[in-house]
Amino acid sequence: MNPEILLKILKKFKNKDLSYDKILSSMSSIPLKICLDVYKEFYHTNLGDPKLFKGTKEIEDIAIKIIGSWLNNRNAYGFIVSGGTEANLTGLWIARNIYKKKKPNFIVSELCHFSFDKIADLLNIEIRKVPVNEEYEIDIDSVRKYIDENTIAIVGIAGTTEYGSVDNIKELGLICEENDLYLHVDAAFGGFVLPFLKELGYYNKEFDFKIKAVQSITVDPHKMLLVPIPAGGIILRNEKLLDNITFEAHYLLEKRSRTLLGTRSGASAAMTLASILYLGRKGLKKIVDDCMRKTLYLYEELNDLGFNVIKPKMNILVFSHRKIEKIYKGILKKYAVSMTRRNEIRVVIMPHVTYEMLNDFVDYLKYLLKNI
Ligand code: 0PR
Repeated sequence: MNPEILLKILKKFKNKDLSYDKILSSMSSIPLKICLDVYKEFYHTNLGDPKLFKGTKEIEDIAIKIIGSWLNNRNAYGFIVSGGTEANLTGLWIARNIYKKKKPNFIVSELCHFSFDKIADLLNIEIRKVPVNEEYEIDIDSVRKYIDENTIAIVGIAGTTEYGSVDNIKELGLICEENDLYLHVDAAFGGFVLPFLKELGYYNKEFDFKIKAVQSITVDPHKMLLVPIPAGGIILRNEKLLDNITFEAHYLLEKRSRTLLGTRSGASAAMTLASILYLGRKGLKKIVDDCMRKTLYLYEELNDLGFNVIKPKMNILVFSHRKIEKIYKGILKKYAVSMTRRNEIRVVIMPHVTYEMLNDFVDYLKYLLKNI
């Protein structure tokens, strides 16, 4: 088919998609333009066979080293994977194979991302969901009660999908040390946000490898690092952990495989390093600051309108109202927002969200409040 015609056809479908100026529900955003150039250079590379693409493999190693150092671990090892789901799966896969229990279970907050339900199903591990406290953090006393002789791991969440709350990972670390458990941290959302919120003074809790018990951390470059999808990251305390998920790959030049995916994108690794180098810590900090300022701005505006708004810890705002169902339906006619499991409206303020969008959103809410 003629390339022009086929592009026309594809664009016709694409026109049905929402554009980001209508999206207030996504943890992804418009990726950095530099990534397009990088993709062109690397679109053929396959890190499933790293001996063929040695240079690209070095790029992945450098990206992981830098991310590891941002998470306070100079010995970090890991991979750029397909997303938070694969990264979380990898962490628990390692844990399951270390402990070799007949009927293993792991403990996580009830606010965990649904990827953990899939992981429990795939790995055949029981998932034990623990209630949260009034700050939406895992209830530490309950965690102790849920541990038994078959528990292999605790998962701490650094930035819950719905509320942006951060579990008390330090306490979870102590519990893991006392009970010889694996500690995995799901910082898919918080990984590229919390270190900067901390430097900016919005937040002061530890969540990374500074905590001795933490063995692995999920971070998602395809969220705040503005890398095109798919780009997740699994960052491990050390390379040795991978011995637990190493498989022979007879016919590859590299004779072993240590990731869930076989064939996997080298471009994702290259774009991740590109994003890190292009923005630098300074650039990323500015982006995070910007998102947080906008979040606090919207927080004030919504309070003024009489909504019941949860004080944001990160760039997620959750609010409720006695006519929430009607308001939600109304909003959806103009903007994509989502609902929490507790029937509150949830807005994520990512870099594509401008003050113009927020002001229009507020005006629209005023209109809805009057007309509902
Ligand atoms: N862990 C946490 C804390 C997450 O928030 C997410 C995804 C994952 C793990 C899983 O990551 P992947 O989706 O990369 O496998 N959180 C978002 C969510 O489910 C992803 C998202 C992004 C959803 C953009 C919608 C959207 O438009 O809400």
